[in-house]
Amino acid sequence: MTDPIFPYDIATVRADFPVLHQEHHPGTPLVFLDNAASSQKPAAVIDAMSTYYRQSHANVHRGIHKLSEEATAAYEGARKKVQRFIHAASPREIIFTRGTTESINLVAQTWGRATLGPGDVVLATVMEHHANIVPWQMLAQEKGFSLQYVPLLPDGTLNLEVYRRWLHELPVKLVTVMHGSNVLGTVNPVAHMARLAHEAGALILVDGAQSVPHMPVDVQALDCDFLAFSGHKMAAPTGVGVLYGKRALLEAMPPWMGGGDMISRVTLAGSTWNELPYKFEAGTPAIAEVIGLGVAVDYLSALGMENIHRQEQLITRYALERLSEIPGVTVYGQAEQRGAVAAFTVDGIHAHDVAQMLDADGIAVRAGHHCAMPLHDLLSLPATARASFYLYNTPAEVDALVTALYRAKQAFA
Ligand code: C6P
Repeated sequence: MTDPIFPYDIATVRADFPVLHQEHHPGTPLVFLDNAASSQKPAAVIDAMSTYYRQSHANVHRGIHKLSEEATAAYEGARKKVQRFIHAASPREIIFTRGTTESINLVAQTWGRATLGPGDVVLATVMEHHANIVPWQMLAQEKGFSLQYVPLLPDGTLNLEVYRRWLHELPVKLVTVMHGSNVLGTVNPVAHMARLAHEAGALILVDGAQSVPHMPVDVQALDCDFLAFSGHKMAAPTGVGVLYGKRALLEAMPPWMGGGDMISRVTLAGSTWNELPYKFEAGTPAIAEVIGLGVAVDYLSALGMENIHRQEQLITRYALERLSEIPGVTVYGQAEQRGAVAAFTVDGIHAHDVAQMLDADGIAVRAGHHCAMPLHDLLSLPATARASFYLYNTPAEVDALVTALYRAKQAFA
């Protein structure tokens, strides 16, 4: 890459991520390009979780003793960090879940179950991850509403004409759409889509799994009703994610899981619900993971989400350029606004073989349908290989990918 103007020093950032400094195989450094599946963690996050377990572990919201108070303060402190990170109006709008999948299921099982019925339409898109299709299919089967999918244009962007028309013609109650595609890279214009949805009297849920880790996301500017995302894709631990919801909606929604912490009063005859956000956080939560998420948010904020986004745009553009030079390699998705993923095929080599060959050269990519089977069906592809980038990837790693792909082609020639 010629004269890159990176917004921060990548070597300094890489030093923060212990896992990056190992040999994948003896003599072969690790090139980690599977970040859309899950990102690596900085030492600050790992250390914060370790320190919590060594010094402050106790259950939250329950004890009067010092350790429980410390744990509760750290847990609720993380909620405020997440609130500021996505510019929510109140920490009560931040519900901790296990991840994007659980956040979407929560909306389906509470708002959806209480609201949707025969004659209603939920609008998704054909590029959605299974996490934003299957929960709605399951509920549609039970409740009898219709699930429709906005089609794509050839460049891998949504057909917004059809979207606009369907919003006018169909009784749409909810639009549920990914912000960033984990396959095509397309960044959908969700603020625009939210405005159109609201004009048509529908709500909008944004799947932020592939956007919140990579770019500034402001829920008030987007005016989305719900936003779902996962900690593990944004330098935080697995097992924790977030559902943001507008307060009035969350207040009106019934709870989903019942148990400790989500109640106000329980008698043998019945129960009443706790206030937000606890109404949706039944049982002992993932305390250490939530604390880790708070530290990850600090880490990303210190680098600056604008800077991270710019850095990733530079790396992705470089990767797309270099991949397009390789004969027989096809990259999917040509949206102008795109995130840090490049899903591709190599003529004559199955995607799994591509991934295996790359692994032998120390390069970790994902191969398969990436939990987007309907999109792969549409593209008539059984599988793609996918390189996905994060804030610590370098041009040299893109070069290593390209060199390894040439080697794989030679091996299969
Ligand atoms: N995509 C990928 O390799 P969970 O598993 O709940 O943290 O996230 C689910 C999810 C939802 N929406 C989008 C857009 C996603 O990309 C993902 C996770 C990973 O592409 C694992 S399948």
